[in-house]
Amino acid sequence: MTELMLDGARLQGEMPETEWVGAMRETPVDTPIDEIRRRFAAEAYVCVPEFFSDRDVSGVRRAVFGHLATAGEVQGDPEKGIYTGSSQRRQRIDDLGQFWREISEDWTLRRVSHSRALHDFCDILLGEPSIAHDFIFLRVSNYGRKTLVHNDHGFFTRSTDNVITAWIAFGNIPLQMGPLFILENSHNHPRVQESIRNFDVARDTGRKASWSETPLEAARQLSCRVLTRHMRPGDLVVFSMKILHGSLDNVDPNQHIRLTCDVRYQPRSESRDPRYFGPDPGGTTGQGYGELVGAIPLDEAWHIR
Ligand SMILES: O=C(O)CCC(=O)C(=O)O
Repeated sequence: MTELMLDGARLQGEMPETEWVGAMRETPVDTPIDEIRRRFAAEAYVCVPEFFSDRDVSGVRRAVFGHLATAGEVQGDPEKGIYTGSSQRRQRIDDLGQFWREISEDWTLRRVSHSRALHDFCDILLGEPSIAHDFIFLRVSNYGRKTLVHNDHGFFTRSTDNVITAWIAFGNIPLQMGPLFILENSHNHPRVQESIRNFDVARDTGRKASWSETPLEAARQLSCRVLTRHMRPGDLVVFSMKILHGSLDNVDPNQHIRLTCDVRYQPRSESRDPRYFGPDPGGTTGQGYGELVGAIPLDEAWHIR
């Protein structure tokens, strides 16, 4: 047992081993700016508890789960986000990509993902005025879902290397519901550095960004602990393009859906990848919001990139 309450948690079906799992370090929002920058430079992530308010989070939950209720995927009070165990999305929604686009562009979500507060925080990390990508990755992870080990370099660095990911928890995410993990110091590992060299997910279609190793296998091979935490509503984690990350499995027996969003920020002054900017961004593969796992009905398998 650790402070992380590992009981019942799973990493790609495996029970977390205390030796290889630790808690993310918290960086409270009132930490001095120099210290925030120092931690980000050294550790390639900062985790800021309760960066966003409960009111902001509730608004997003009501909006997103309200849409999923119309697709027969959420039962009872939508804000609770409880999966029905089936989906009517294909039967009830004509265009799944357009459905996901409308949800991803919802005002209650955008005023958080593109808030002044998050811009200001990313300005600190980037050391200059930032701009958010317009294309965002909203994720609804029901029972059994998980994100495999990967880093974001091959997705977002075509125009500039200077991109960071902001990950936001829209709800309570105990370990059993599959919160984000990062592999401690993995950004410095020669194998990780080698794996990103000349790799572009959309161009190198014969290769996947996702590693074939489970998180615990990767941890042992690289000697990097899996760092995670029981995420609370409004928690923010910002991390670099190189650091390996993924999620624990959602194995919540009560069918609570994990709701999160990840959005990229970069310096406003640097070149912008047109796939992720503009009123109708094409996304990584050019198919727009329809290419995201969020656009897949909750009773169907996710693709692997
Ligand atoms: O939220 C997750 O499950 C994974 C997030 C992720 O891969 C990312 O933000 O790049």
